[in-house]
Order: sequence, then C-alpha cells, then structure tokens
Amino acid sequence: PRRRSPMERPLERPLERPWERIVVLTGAGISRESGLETFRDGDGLWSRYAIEDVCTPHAFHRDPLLVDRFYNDRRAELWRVRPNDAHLALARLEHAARAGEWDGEILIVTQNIDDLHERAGSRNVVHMHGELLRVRCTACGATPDWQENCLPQTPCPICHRPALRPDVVWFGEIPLHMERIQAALDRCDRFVSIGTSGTVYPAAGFVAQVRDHADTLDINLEAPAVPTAFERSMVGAATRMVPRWVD
Ligand code: BJW
Repeated sequence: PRRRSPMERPLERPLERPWERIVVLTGAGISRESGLETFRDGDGLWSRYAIEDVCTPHAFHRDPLLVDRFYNDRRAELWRVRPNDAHLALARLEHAARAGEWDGEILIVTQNIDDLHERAGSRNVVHMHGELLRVRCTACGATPDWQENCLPQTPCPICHRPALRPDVVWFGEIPLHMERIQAALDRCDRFVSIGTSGTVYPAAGFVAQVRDHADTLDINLEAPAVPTAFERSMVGAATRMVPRWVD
C-alpha cells in the first residue's frame, strides 16, 4: 500500500473518500514464527491429531475431555509466545490509517484462534474460526472468557446451564461473522492472503470472490498451489515478507 507523508495530506480530510480498502486473510502460517504450530505442514497439528478426533462437533460429543485437552495444550502454548514482525507490520498499517498517514482501511479476517493480531495492536480483526480464549454457551449463546475448562457439564457463567464448549468453528459448522466478511470482500480494492494453505472453505474461496474488483496477493512460505489464483505472490517467511509489503 502507498503511504503518504503527513505533509501530503489535504486539509479537508474528512470529505475525502479512503482510496484503498484492504482485506487481509491470515492463516496459521503467520503465527508459525511466533512458535505456534500450523495444521497441514509436515510437523503441523494434523501430524499428531486426527481431524475427526478433535475438530468436529461429533468429536466433542463423543470425547469432550480429549477435545478440551487439545485446546488446553494450545492455550498453554499461546501464553508462551508473542506476536512477530508480521503481526506487528499489519498493526502498523492500521495505526497509519488511524493517524491519517495512509488513506485507507484494513480489515484482518483471521482463521486463527490465537490473539496475536490483537496483542500486536490490531483492532479491526474478525475471527472467523472463533477464539481460543473464549468459550461458547450452546444454551444462551454467550461467549465469556475462558476460565477453567469448557466441558459440556460446566455451568455457563451467564445462564448457569451446563452447556459450554470451545468457541471455535469445527468442520461442518458455519464460520462466524460471515455477513461482515462478505461485505468487506465485496467492497475491497486489495485482498492479501498470508500464511494459509487455502484448503479450507469458505476462506479458500475468498480470492475467487474478489478477483474481478480487487488486486490479489498471496504471501506464503510456499508458492500458491494454483499459480493463477492470485495476481501476485511473495514467497517467503511472513516475518520477512509482510513488513516488506507494508513498509
Ligand atoms: C507460512 C509460514 C511462514 C508456514 N510464513 N507462511 C468440499 C468443497 C468445499 C467445501 C467443503 C468440501 N468438503 C467439506 C467442505 C467444507 C469444509 C472444508 O473446507 N473442508 C475442506 C477440508 C475441503 N469447511 C467447513 O466445514 C467450514 N464450514 C463451512 O463450510 O460451512 C458452510 C458455510 C460456509 C459459509 C457460509 C454458510 C455455510 C468450517 C471450517 C472450520 C475449520 N476449522 C479449523 C479449526 C478451527 C479451530 C482450531 O484452530 O482448532 O480451522 S480446521 C483448521 O484449518 C483451522 C484453520 O483455521 C484452517 C485453515 O488452516 P490454515 O490456517 O490454512 O493452516 P494450514 O496448516 O493449512 O496452512 C499453513 C500455511 O502456512 C501453509 O500454506 C504454509 O506453507 C504456510 N506457512 N509457515 C508464511 N513462516
């Protein structure tokens, strides 16, 4: 994105229409260099767990303890890590917009359930696959902060009914905030995908939805599986490529 120096800024800023609307889709690869595992890389989570054991509603129904342990282990990892230069660069871009140094807006649509974008300072973040540090009550719909565990027999702190589960989106469930995401995709000028394998829908289909009206860029350690899916790609580690793109 083109950043303008404050000197270039016109006086009538409020009347000016933002010239660039960016949607950034992030996946597990952006948090890899912070120390969190991806799913499908050789050493990823799916090399140690079977999807059908931990990542479906049926799995939680069958063995909630196993699923709870899977997420508790990942919570323990999350507390050990910090945002990296890629998270920080995206937060800088949002900050530049707030400070009036860049005429644009950025929405981060993340498939990640970690909170590293927020810890880096980003505010416009949508967690389409939920959040590790929240639980969801299947009775009243509340999503309170995670406390001790999220087993079906744990009482909800709001309605007190025993109906808690992790606030995450498993296979076969509908991702969260889809209306807001769809609206942002429909009006974006630029779509940037960072550190996602593009194998899980609906996120994998976003690039096709925006191609007729937005520039598309893929940033990944690997070249895109379908080379024609994106107009441009930057192949390399997110901590190196994202700051290069932002700054
Ligand atoms: C680096 C790097 C570095 C590494 N720097 N890069 C057939 C066709 C179409 C759809 C379906 C189908 N059959 C079934 C479906 C639906 C299904 C689906 O997509 N299945 C596919 C497997 C085919 N999808 C669903 O069920 C979804 N729901 C749905 O579709 O509902 C219908 C509906 C939608 C919309 C409106 C109305 C109705 C739900 C999907 C839920 C996914 N849940 C998970 C778990 C979340 C909780 C948790 O974290 O435990 O989400 S699965 C897992 O995969 C997680 C991730 O968010 C998601 C994507 O993974 P991600 O982030 O891409 O990670 P990896 O590991 O795959 O890739 C890492 C990448 O990083 C790699 O490319 C590396 O190269 C790169 N990398 N280091 C840069 N340093």
